[in-house]
Amino acid sequence: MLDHLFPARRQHPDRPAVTFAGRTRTFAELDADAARLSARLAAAGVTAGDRVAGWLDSSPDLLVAVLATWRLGAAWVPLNTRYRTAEVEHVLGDATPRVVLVDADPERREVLARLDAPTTLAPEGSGPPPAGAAGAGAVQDSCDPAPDEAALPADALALVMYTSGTTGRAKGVEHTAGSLAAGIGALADLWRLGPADRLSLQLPLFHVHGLCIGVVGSLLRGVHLLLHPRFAPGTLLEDARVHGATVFMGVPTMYWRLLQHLDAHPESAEVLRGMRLFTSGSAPLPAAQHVAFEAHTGHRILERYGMTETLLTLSNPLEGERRPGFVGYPVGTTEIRIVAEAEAGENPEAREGVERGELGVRGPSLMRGYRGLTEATARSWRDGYFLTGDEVERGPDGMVRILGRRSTDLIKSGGFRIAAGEIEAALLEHPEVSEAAVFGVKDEEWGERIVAAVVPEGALDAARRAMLADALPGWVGERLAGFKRPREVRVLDGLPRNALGKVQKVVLRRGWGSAG
Ligand code: MCA
Ligand code: AMP
Repeated sequence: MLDHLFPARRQHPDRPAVTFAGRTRTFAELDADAARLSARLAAAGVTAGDRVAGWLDSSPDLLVAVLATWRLGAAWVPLNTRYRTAEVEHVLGDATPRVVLVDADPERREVLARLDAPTTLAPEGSGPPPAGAAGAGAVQDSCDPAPDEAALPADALALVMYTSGTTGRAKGVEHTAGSLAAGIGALADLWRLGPADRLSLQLPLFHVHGLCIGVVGSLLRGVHLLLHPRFAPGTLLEDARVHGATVFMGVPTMYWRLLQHLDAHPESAEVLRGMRLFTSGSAPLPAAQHVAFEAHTGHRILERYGMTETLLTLSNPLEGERRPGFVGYPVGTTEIRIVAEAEAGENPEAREGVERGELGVRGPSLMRGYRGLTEATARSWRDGYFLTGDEVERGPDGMVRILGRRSTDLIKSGGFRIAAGEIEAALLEHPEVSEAAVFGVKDEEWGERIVAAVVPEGALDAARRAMLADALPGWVGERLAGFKRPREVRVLDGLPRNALGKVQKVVLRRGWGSAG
């Protein structure tokens, strides 16, 4: 598997692979650390075809853990570091990893212990696990030669990444070594990522954006990662000034915060002028941010589009026009199809040569399917194309624009994909809530902000209603990751429903701004 996903260890062994907290490791050193950890994983029983989960903050240890997993021909299952017990329980129950790797975080260790998770090893590739690591005693730290990596075919499972859908629990998206190498490789080539690049990587490493484009892209093409546990505008400025960063990848919320900083300190933008490339994705980048960023730095952000299930399928060109508000053209050999609504009159804005409808995608970067969900997987494809759920428009020049998601039941906030249904279920667990509707409203910083309309159980006076509205965000926060908390809750007498009884979130959303 490493031959598909980590060619840099042979092509550029002595070049810097990752700098973190002042220490730099070469590709050969990463490889050696991974070999050591893989020996420990093998001793814990991990073999080809298994899954290894990781609940780890961003650090080189996480890279080592992923590489050690792949070395054994097993698949990596990342856990969102913001998850709470119920979310972790679902992923572990579904992915059934042989081992969960966790860092020193005491809360995470406690959750895993409570869930009776399988053997838990600290990830430090080069050292023994710290005392107290649950289950670590069962595993011998080994100085033996690392097991030789399994020579696995490109269709071996490499990644199971959990993502929210319009219905049901989070689904495990399965990617093979081949889909990762082909999909990310094509994007890396389009952007000409290579050993001369230094990527300031401040994205979380449990999503495609950070883990696949950022980490896998770098392992494929020998890019030097300047890795950070979290995002801050000052970190990027320092990476540019001190470490010669050439590339930055961000979600629009990060660019929004960066622009706030540059507005307050316009002189600090100077160091960014020397960089080569700024990319944005995971959510729409408002055209005004493109303009403001260009005014500060002289760079036009390169926007691209992707999805956990498809990896990165559309991108503006590296050379040629990067058009604000558009996501460009198919990447590599990706093919797209725009599936128009069957009903006539659906497209009032139709213009000559403009196609509009749901984006369908096919190509080598597509997932192999949703884990254990044969029917849901089959339903996602039509005529050989994976249906993304995104409404798009393509003009006569072939440039694609994302118009938005078709369903109001999936929310994108700060780049995270959030299922309204999961939050509604948490609200309905509250004894004073009888109905709940959760959706996103426009927000400058977050793209979409989560809000909730609830109907109380029985009659409540005004004071009790206000108390309920105040209490519910915290109620959700106790059950789900903090970013899923509604930022505003309104208590209503009833929810608007259509003739079939389905809540009309579009109606609620329309009234949200005006009714205070
Ligand atoms: C944090 N908070 C959020 C979010 N993040 N609320 C809504 N949406 C969010 N995304 C809340 C916290 O719960 C907390 O609220 C408050 O904001 C401050 O938290 P803090 O931890 O300080 O925030 P932060 O660390 O500054 O996080 C903001 C962030 C982060 C850096 C923008 O959300 C982030 O890293 N987003 C990137 C997501 C990403 O990589 N997506 C890629 C998936 P409270 O205190 O009330 O709890 S999409 C993808 O992979 C596809 C393929 C693609 O196209 O790229
Ligand atoms: P996720 O699976 O979390 O990676 O989220 C994928 C979704 O993010 C897509 O289906 C789109 O709705 C959205 N998305 C990603 N990139 C863009 C973009 N550049 N513009 C608009 N939406 C985007």
